[in-house]
Amino acid sequence: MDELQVDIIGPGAMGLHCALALPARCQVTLRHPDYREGTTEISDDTGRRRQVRTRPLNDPSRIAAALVTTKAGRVASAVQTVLPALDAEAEILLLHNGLGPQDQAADCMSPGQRLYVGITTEGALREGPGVIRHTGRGSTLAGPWRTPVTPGPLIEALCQSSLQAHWEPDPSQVRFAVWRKLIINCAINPLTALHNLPNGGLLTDTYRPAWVALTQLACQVARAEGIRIDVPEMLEQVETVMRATARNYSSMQQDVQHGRETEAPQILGELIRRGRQHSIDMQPLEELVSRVVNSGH
Ligand code: KPL
Repeated sequence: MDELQVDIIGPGAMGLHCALALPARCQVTLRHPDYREGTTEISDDTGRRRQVRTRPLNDPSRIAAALVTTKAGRVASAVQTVLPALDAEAEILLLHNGLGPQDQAADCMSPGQRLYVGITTEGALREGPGVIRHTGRGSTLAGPWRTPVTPGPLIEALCQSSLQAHWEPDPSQVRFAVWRKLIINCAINPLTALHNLPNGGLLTDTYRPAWVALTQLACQVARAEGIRIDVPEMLEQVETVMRATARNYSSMQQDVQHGRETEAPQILGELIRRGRQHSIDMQPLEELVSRVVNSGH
């Protein structure tokens, strides 16, 4: 098997989790605006360890394959920054919540370069510098965003990794999966952030009407956008995720608790924007967004 150089842009919990998951034949480099050229060791609570390189985000060394694991709001600028270093046939996989950055990234890449979008339900938490905790085993799907492409060595490595990623060749199925995750995030993330609850905390009768209403609203927007979502099935899916991740805290809850930027604009803001375009009353979601934003201060 050939050696593969993989750059990970956004070395947060998910970025480090991916770095640890990749097969041994991958040489991993973590890129971040504050990093200097060097090496470091990363590890997790299951005993996995790996020596990785570190480089500044704008380092000119060539990039053949990259995973972008920044927050959704940073994806477009991170891709813009590494653009001059991308090989003519580079592969880039985006792994974030929400909608919007996929098109922004696709717009700035060249025709020979391959953009993939990944959706994962894996969970990881940052415990300290270079140290994470693997909080949930989930599934990972990756596929092309706009037009079908032949998967390259990065996808092969991800499928062989401990993430056991699954390749989805059809862009419309990838879009469908992004929407399903978007609806799940819309139902779970803002309520857990606002009420400071783990995901399973929403399973009580107190919160059920709120997440059911959010799921229904998000499904209405999806259907108006031509995504064939089945509402009862989606409600079941949301509840399944809450049960499967009952003790975990959502990414938005963690971001609000730590005073960090959230993915609310790409999850909730994007739903509001698209809902309005279809003349759907998005007021319930607008009110929730402002309460979440204010709860962080
Ligand atoms: O994706 C998630 C997130 O926290 O962002 C869910 C599915 C809600 C799991 O926590």
